[in-house]
Amino acid sequence: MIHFPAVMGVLNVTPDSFSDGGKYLDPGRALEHAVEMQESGADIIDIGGESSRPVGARAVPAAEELRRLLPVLRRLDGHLRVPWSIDTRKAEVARVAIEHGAAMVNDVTALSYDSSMARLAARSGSAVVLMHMRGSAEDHMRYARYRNVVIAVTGYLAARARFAIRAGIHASRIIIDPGIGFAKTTQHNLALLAALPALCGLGYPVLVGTSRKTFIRRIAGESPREIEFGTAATDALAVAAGASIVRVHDPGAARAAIRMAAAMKGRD
Ligand code: HH2
Repeated sequence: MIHFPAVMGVLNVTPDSFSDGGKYLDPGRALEHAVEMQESGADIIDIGGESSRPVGARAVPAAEELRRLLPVLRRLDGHLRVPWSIDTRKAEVARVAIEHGAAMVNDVTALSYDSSMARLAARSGSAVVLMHMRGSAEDHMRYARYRNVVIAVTGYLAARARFAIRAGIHASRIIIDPGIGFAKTTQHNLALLAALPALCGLGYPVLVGTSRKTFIRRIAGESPREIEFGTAATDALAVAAGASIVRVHDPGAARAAIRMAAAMKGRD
C-alpha cells in the first residue's frame, strides 16, 4: 500500500529517452540507479523499455522492449523494498512484468493501445495509471489542439476510468494522469496544472509527470539546476492542489518539495 502523496522515480531502460536515454540499459547501472532512487525517497519505481518522448520516439516491438527490460527485472529481483510499475502500452510486456512482480501498469494510452491490456490488469489485480494523450507516441504533438483542454482531458479520463471499471478493474486500483507534455503545448500544460483540483474531483488519485519536460525548460531555464528547481516547484504545487503521485527523475528533490507542500496543506 502506497502512502500519498508519493514520489514515483523514473527508470528508463531505453536508448532514446529524452532526459536519460542510454544511461541505464546496463542491468548493473539500472540496479544502482533504482536503489539510489529508493534511498533518496522514491515510493514507487516506474520502469520503462520504450520511450514516449514528444519528438521522434521510435515504436519498439514487444520482443525488443522485453529484451531491454528482462535483464534489468532479473537483476532488480529482491533489491527493491518499494513497489514498482511497468511503463508500457503493450499487454505482453505488462504480463511478463507482472510475473516478475510489477504492482502497477502505467499505460500512457489509458488501456486504448492494446485490447488485451484491460483484461490483463483486471485479472492480475494490479493498479493502473490511465494517462491522457492523443495520437501515438510518435506523432502526438500534431494533435495539440483543444477547444478547452481541461474539459477534454477531464472528460476523457472519466470515460477511461469507466471503461476500466467495466473491464473488471476495481475503482480503488485506478490512478489518473493528465499526461503533461503529451499532445500539449506549454499553455495546455499550465492550464491542466491550474485545474488539478477539478481533476482530483473525479475521485481517483491523480499522478502528475512534469519532470524535466520542455515547458519547464522554456519557463524555468535550460540549466540543470533551473530544470530541477522548476520541476520541484511544479511537484510542490501539484501536491498542494491535491495530486497524489509525482513522477520524477530526481526523487530526492521531489520528496523534499512534496513534503513541504503536504505539511503546508495539512496533508500528511
Ligand atoms: N511521461 C513520460 C513517460 N511516461 N507516464 C505517466 N503516467 N505520466 C507521464 O507524464 C509520463 C509517463 C515521459 O518521460 P520519460 O519517461 O522521462 O521519457 P521517455 O518517455 O522518453 O522515456
